[in-house]
Amino acid sequence: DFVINLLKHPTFLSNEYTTKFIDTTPELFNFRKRRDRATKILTYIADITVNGHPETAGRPKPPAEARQPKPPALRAEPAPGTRNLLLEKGPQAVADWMAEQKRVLITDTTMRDGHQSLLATRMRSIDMIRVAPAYAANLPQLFSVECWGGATFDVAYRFLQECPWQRLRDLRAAMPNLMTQMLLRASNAVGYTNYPDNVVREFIRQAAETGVDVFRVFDSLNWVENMRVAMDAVIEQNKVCEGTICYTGDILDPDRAKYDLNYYVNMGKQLRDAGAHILGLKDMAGLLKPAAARVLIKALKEEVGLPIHFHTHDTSGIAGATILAAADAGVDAVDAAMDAFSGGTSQPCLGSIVEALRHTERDTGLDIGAIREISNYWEAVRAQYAAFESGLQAPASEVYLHEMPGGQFTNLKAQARSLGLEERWHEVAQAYADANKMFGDIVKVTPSSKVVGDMALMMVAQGLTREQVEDPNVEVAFPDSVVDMLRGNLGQPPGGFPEGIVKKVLKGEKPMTDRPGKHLPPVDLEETRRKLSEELEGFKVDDEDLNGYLMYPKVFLDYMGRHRIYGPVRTLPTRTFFYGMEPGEEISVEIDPGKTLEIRLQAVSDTDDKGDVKVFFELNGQPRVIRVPNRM
Ligand code: BTN
Ligand code: 3PY
Ligand code: ZN
Repeated sequence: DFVINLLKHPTFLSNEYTTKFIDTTPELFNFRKRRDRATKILTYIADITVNGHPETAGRPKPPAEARQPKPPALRAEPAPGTRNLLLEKGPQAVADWMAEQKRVLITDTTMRDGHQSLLATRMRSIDMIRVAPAYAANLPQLFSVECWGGATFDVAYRFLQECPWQRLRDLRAAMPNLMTQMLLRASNAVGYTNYPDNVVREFIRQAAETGVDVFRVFDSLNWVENMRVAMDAVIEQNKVCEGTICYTGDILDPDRAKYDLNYYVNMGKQLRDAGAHILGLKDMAGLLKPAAARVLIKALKEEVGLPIHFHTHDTSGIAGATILAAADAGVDAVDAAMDAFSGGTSQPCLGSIVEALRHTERDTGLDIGAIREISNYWEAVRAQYAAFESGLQAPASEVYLHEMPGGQFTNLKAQARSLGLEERWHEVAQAYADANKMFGDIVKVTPSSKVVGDMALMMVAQGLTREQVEDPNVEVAFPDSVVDMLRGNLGQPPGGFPEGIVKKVLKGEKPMTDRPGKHLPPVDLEETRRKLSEELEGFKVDDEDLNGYLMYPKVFLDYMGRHRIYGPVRTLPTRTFFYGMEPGEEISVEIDPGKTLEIRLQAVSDTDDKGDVKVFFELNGQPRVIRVPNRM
């Protein structure tokens, strides 16, 4: 293959074959490229088999008899869906069509918020891509499939050793008739602090190009001023801009007057005027109660006039009732997770919402048989991720005290565990509520939720009360994220941050109250690409890689370093990825479309006197031995 590629290469054909050619096209001179990739994957399997995966060490294991997830059969060719409408008529036509529907439209969140909220965002692409064709063929009436953004971007590179862009590309291709949807943290993009405007714009351009159709854009302090750059960029890409309100407090509670009905209606109008095609209502903690939903949805419908897309979490156990109340009040679309990935800190149960609305005016039109088949697949997938289950056993009305987002809950619990505070979880919950009040009662959603969480953990760990933290005479070393937020780097909450705490945290330094992006100089994209390529020894940095690096420079470089050693491990079955193989076990790994490796693990040797273990494989019938250090 190498020789043929070389002979056909245009530079070779034009007789410019010099040593320079070797330097500028190293990929062609990688003689054993294919074999190398197989060797890399075998090295990964051998290492995990011998040493285990650090992320699953000491955690519950999937049951030995857990069945392999098997995607459902395709019932038909994919019928035209919302994506066809978007491609043919544009985003405004999608919004108009939405408003005309009698039925409640449904977004499936399983591939994004579902696993972010239940499994610490650890679901791997292969488990999504295998079922995506069944969504396209069997559920073409879905409004959209939320499958990208939020924490999934960072976790893909950081923990799953895979490229988030490739996930998006593959899902896009497998669901040509359905709109894909992402969660975008406005100026924070998919990160934890504001980026320069041109970085935000470039990220959105690339996300639209690689395959996002609906952008749910929110700001973690509900500051519309700080959402405009992102919203404008989505609109410029001719994609659906879902300008989003984050819901906190309780509009029916006179003691939470800061976030009353008027506040939300006003914000809805600002988002409409900023160009949103759809109004998102994001109840990230699941605080909107049924009676309040009736009032809020009705008012937003009447006074804003945009179609409304409602998102909530079932942490309290009452989200299903809120969805039905929202449906009564005229909501246009709602989010739900496939049954096996629903409930608790995730979205309410998709199949049950479909059943509850059947034979009513607002019947969703989705096929419950198709939903059950897809959910059965997800049930088998979830079993593979036992290591990442939170162990939350029951609904928790405590959410109305702490107001933690569903996507943060399990993560903060894990952080508490790592600090030895797991037994004191209810104190963490109380401290979270206290920290929120101390910051002036703010919206808590990534990244502001992380700031409140960091503060709460510190208060419990150090035994500090709110009074002590606020007392100018008590010395407190605040977490970096708190300093960053009070400096104004996440933007401004309604009414600003309380003066006292700002003064104490910043020790008199003056905070910025402008939009942070106004002061962040633009990044020179081509210069960054050039330097990155140099750092990666001539690796050709494409636009997706560049955007990954701009979001998370260190995470991206670490990912690239591991990619060099282990190759395309995203193609491994999930069980193999986290637990390696057993002697006698055989797997098929499709490393490229139509290029499959048949891998059999024959035996594992004892550890030799150098501390190494030999792992004996058969690769496509040929014996291969890989030696790895035993680090256990
Ligand atoms: C939130 O803070 O509101 C959402 C939390 C999402 C956390 C994900 S989980 C793994 C990754 N690592 C982090 O530190 N955060 C993200
Ligand atoms: C995220 O930004 O990741 C969220 O899920 C916020 O709810
Ligand atoms: Zn959510």
